[in-house]
Amino acid sequence: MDKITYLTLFCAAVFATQGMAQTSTTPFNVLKSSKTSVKESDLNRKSNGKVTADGKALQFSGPSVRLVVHTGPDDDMMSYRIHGLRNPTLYVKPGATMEVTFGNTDGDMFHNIRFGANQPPFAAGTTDAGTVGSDSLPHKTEKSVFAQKLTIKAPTQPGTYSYFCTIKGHAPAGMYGLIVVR
Ligand SMILES: [Cu+2]
Repeated sequence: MDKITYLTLFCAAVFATQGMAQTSTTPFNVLKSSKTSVKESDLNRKSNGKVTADGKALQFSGPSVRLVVHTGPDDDMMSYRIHGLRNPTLYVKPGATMEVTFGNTDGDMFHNIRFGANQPPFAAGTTDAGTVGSDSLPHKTEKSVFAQKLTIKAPTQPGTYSYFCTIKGHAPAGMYGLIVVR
């Protein structure tokens, strides 16, 4: 084998291993992602889940989950709103396809939404490791609300997962909710 062939094969092997490592360490997987900007009113659209009797969770009974998420109102910025609920628990089916629209309606802070196997309590230094989700989006301006649309495949393994913000200190301050795959 000449040097170039060897190097090509070596690089291909390294890339292949990295690809495998990524899919095996993130329970959620991103199928599609694009950035956009939306009107604030677009983020009040409903999700296709049913609110549970206690008003704290959304139940998705089918294979398609539509989630519209934005950051909390001014007096409760370290939280998410989905379907008008604060940090609701999401009950989803194993392997469900989740169409997520996330918009940052905060007036002065960056936020993101990440999906992973992490469990509360969250440490101040919770990172993106093992998660997928949006980038950190800038705060809104007078003209637009920065948003990201993601298509995410839920874990096939039943269990408790979460969604949260990985900007330093945000998840410990309350910016998270649970996702129960069952
Ligand atoms: Cu945040």
